[in-house]
Amino acid sequence: MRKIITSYINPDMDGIALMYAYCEYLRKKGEDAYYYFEGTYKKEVGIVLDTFNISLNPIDKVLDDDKIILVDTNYIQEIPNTITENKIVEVIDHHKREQWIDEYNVKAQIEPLGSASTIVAERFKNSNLEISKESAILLYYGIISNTMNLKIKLTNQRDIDMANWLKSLVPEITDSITNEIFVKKSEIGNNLREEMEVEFKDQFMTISWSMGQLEVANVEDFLEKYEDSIRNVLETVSKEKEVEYMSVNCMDIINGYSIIVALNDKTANLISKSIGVNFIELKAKINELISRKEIVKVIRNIYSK
Ligand SMILES: [Mn+2]
Repeated sequence: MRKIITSYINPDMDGIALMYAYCEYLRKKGEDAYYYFEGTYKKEVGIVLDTFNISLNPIDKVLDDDKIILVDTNYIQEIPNTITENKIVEVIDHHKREQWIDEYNVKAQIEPLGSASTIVAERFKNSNLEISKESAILLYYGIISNTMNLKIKLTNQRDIDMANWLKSLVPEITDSITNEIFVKKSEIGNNLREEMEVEFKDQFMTISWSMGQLEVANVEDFLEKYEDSIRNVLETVSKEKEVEYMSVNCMDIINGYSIIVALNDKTANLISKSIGVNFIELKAKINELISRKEIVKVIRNIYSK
């Protein structure tokens, strides 16, 4: 029986790292494992693959009797729509746990870590299986990407320990290479809308809310160039998906601050009341790296279903 590892459509660094590395882990345990994803991976993934000359080898089709392993998500609405709950046999994630997992009695390791890559890194470290250089690099950048270089508050000691362990295995991973990757990641091409991640309404809230995130090297300069384009995306997506409260959290990965760009006054007021920040012209600067996850957690508590 084939086991197929997959994640949400348009996977990010964490999702891709988990697919690749967990596939290797399962094969080394003797399983018939493959990985599959839909859409295009996030730009950062391409940068890391190019930098270290790693190529992916996903399968192009999931068959009817394949069993599915979900990584870096447990939200059915985010995954390819041919995949139904009854096919899923395992979940590895660090997002809020959904009910279906217990209804379907699925084996799951879901923990509030900075990155889900940490979980698979730990499985390698605690086993007697050797991890390939490629998997170590991808898991390392899965952790670095999700934790903003281990700087966000959600970073767990276990994320730090695994990042250090993976880095120690691969001499090619250096701080200057990581910096270069961050800078390259800030050059926005024609896929701004995808990079912003504002497509999905939050299903845990009574309000119609979506918050995206951009991770860039110098947010103030970046907004000078791209604020109009960002606002166009917010307008377009809010109309298309009928989202009332929409914003994007722009995190400065080099200088360590965030600027939240709100679609409208309504969104700015709501965020302002909930987390105590000041908006000027629909923008709020926060002098630390606050991640979307942290903000959304507060808003979800106030407007929970
Ligand atoms: Mn993740």
